[in-house]
Formats: sequence, C-alpha cells, structure tokens
Amino acid sequence: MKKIVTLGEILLRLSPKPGERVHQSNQLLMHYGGAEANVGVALANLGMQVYFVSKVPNNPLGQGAIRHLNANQVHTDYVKKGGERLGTYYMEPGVGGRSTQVIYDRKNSSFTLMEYDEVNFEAIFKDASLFHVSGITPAVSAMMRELTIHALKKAKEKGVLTSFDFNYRSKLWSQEEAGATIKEILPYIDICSCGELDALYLLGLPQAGEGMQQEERLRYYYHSLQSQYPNIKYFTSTFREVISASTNTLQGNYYVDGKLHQSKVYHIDHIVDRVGAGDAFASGILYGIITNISPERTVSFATAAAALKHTIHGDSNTFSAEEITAFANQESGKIVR
Ligand code: KDG
Repeated sequence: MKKIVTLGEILLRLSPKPGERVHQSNQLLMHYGGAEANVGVALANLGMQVYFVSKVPNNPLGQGAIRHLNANQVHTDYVKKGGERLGTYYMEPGVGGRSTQVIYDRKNSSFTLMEYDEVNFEAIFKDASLFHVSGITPAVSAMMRELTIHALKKAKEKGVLTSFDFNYRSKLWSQEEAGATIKEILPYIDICSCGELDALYLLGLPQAGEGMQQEERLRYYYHSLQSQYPNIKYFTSTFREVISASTNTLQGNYYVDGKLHQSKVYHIDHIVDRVGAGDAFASGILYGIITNISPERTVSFATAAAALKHTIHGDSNTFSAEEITAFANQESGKIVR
C-alpha cells in the first residue's frame, strides 16, 4: 500500500462542558485536533497507511500529540520534535442559538516556527500516492505558506495526487490574503474541497443566477472553477443547514467528469460534537478515490462518515470502513438520540 501524506499543525483542544464558557469553567476536556491531523487519523482508521508531517515540542504535550496519532495508527516518522509550544485552541460548544466559539492560542508554536529545510519532501513523497493539505496550514505563517506551495510542487513533480480543502478560518487570515494564496495553490491540485461561499468570497467567482436551485448553483461553480483550473479533476463540498446548535441536516456533493453526485440528506437530531465533520467527509472522499469506489458510493460513504462524526467527542473520526458502510446503507439517513 502506498503512503498518504498530510501536512499540518496538530493542536491541543481544550473545551468546557456544554453550557459553560471557557472563562467560567474549572474543568476543561482535552482532545487533539488540527484539520490535516484529523484527516490523517480518519484515513488511518479506514486502513490506509498515513504519514503526518509536522512539528511538536519535546514535552509532555507534544508527546501526547504523538501518542494520539500513533494510537490511531498514523506514522509519525516525519513529525519533528522541538520548538517551545504546542498550538492550542479553546472551543466553547454551541448551545441553544449560540454557535460554537473558537479561541486560538497558537502563536509561535513549534509548527508555526518550523524552518523550511527541516522537511525533505523529496524523501517524504517517495512511494506516496496522495498528499493532503488544507487552507489552515498556509494561514498560520509566511513560512508555512511557502512550505505548502513548495510541498505541492514537489508532490506534482513526483506524480503524487494532491488534495486541498479550503477550510477558510477567518480568525487566521483575511479573505483577501486567503484568496490570493489559494489562487497560487489551485494550479497544483487534483482534488479540491470548495464550498459555494469559498468560490464567491475567496476566489471572486461571479454569483450564480438568481433563482438557481442548490444543485444547479453547485454545477455552475464547479464548472466555472474547472474552466479556470483544468488540472482539478474532483470537486467536493458538504451542504450543511444548521437548524439549531444541536440539530442540522447534511448532504455531500461530489463533482467529477462534469457530473454532480449528491448523497442522501442526513438529519442529525442530536449533535455531540460537530468539529471535524468536514475532515471526516474529506477523508471519505479520499478513501473512495484511492480505493476506486464509484462516485455515487464515494459521496455516500463520505457523507455517512461526516454524519457519524457528529455523534462522537473530539475532532477526529475513528469509525472503520465497515461501520461507515453499514451506516451509509441504512435506509433513513437519520441520526437520532
Ligand atoms: O476542521 C476542524 C479543525 O478546524 C479543528 O480541528 C481545529 O485545525 C483546527 C483549526 O485550525 O481550526
């Protein structure tokens, strides 16, 4: 089996119990997160051989991050040790009408300050089949922006399939900065996860015609993007309608060979933790591409993975391929308490 490589920052996540705010809580739950680490963990749980590229401090927090990855069968040969601190984020779960709040404390983290020549992508991409990165990595520092583009160029040189998830985080950079960087990245991408708002506000695509239904709008955006970036073969996104902080509906979209494939709609009536659902979806799509599953089954599998993620605590999906398939094959598409 060929390697899958992901590049990103693994973060410590600290969250109070639902119904408490960070500043009033005397008890914080600990999980590890970070979009590319989450995708790596999910893919490893699907039986893939995953290598994570990152840097963590050589202290108990960094060691805990490595343990989390290893416990999920992610290889950490390319996780450097050094620097001063592990990036951290605080997450206040959404309750009632209040949405989830994220507070970053990741400045000067070991990963952010990692030096360009600490990673040898030439060696890392030997025997690799796929490289995944998201918009969070180039957002954390100028060096990481440079390193992300360098890694993608190297991956293409080596014939490695590349995947990019926009994952726009407004607390890390402005829409203008993100748009300019992502435009530099897209010419090196084969698989792209991009939502309607990303296309509009980051890439500045003209708005779809008024009155167009969701399906028609997506086709329009994906078609326009593909004419600008003919290298991109697969486009994906999830459509999430938030009904309340504890309920939403979810539908996966997958555009390949000029055809849009949509999953059934999942109604999630009791959300335990929605963080990382997009990463679970991305890993399901990547799994489908790597294992040559049909587009219909791939989008159904990926959306089932994303829906299941809502039922467990923490940022990463730990369901096996069998569990996700069994869930995707259930009739109703409904997750209830
Ligand atoms: O996609 C989930 C991520 O947003 C979460 O794990 C934290 O990586 C993270 C970030 O930078 O917000």
